[in-house]
Amino acid sequence: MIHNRYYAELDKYERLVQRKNQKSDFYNGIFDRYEYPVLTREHIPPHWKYDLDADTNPYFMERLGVNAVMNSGAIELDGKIFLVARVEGNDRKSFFAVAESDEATSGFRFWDEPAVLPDTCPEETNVYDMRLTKHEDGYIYGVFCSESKDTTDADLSAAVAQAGIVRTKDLKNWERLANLKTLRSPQQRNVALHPEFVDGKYAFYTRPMDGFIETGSGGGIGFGFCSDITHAVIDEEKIISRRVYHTLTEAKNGAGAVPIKGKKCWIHIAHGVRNTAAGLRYVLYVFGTDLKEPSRVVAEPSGVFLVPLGRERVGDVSNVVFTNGAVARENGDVYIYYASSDTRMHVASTTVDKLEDYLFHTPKDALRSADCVKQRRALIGHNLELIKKYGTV
Ligand code: M1P
Repeated sequence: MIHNRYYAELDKYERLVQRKNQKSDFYNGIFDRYEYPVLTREHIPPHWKYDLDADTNPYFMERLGVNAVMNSGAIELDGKIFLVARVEGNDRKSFFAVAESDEATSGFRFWDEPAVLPDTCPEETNVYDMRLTKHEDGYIYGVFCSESKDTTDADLSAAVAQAGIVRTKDLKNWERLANLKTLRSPQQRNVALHPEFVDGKYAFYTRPMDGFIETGSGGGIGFGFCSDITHAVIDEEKIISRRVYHTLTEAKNGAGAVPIKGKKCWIHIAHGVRNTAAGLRYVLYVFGTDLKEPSRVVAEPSGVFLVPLGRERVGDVSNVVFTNGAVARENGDVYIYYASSDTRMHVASTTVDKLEDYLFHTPKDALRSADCVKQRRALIGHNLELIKKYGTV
């Protein structure tokens, strides 16, 4: 018999999943934020956590709890939005699960069961952060971090990060391909597959790293080609967006969402990391690359795009926002799915036109205080003229 308490938990869950979201009063003219997260650990269906059987679970305890729902790949298929979320169990291991909604900002509901990827890497301990690419070859690719213990290092925490690759046509049946090999970089995280062939080849954005945590000599976001996606090997990675001293990318610079094809450029919503006395701070920033030559940066607005605010600032890894999925709709609307503090998922909305205006009309980083204040005084000076001429009301 099913334990009575199940129905109360189910009712709470249903009310949460059916709750409508609304724009918050945040304003910057660039994107809108929303009142509620779109996925949290409370969005996990009760039957994933509890043994419902009153005989074997008389206290109706969670048997397999979920700690967090974060870093989700995103895709639109037949007008619906699908998020492939990173679900982290109470045991610290992550797995992927598909949540679906008819709307972009609320109503996300996990499918009945988590996704099952072919278990082809016995040494793999953890998988996370899948980026979904609707490729012009007809497949949907998922590129994710495949983490294994580094058995060559005596340090218990030593690990190796590689890019795992799967492909599917329906998000249900997944084919696992060989992990990406980058011949000149020992470790990789935050790898994304470009949606189109470039010079007849598959093209990847990479993030070379010397170690599991530190990027070391890895200079930023790389770009490389491979001919055979089933055994993807990248010989050379060209760094297209560098880490830069005293900017938001000083410590790490990695791809975020798979780039969006705009009217003027490929729009990249990436993440930058800097070190602080309180630990690493992760923020989102945006850059644009040439439509025909996606490794050539054509727009680099200065500074942060989206930062953790308010309750987003606190979680398992505080002061973090991270994206690995965005959806651009046919009508030009863009939804950016981002996690806060490695704990929950949010959405921000904007449009391709707004992003391109932001990309091409935000000043570039002047890199020095003296020059940055000149930029700001030019803006203020122009505005004071306008205010003098037209008044404040
Ligand atoms: O904890 C913040 C993020 O740290 C890693 O990102 P990066 O490789 O850029 O440091 C990832 O583990 C990511 O999942 C996590 O959100």
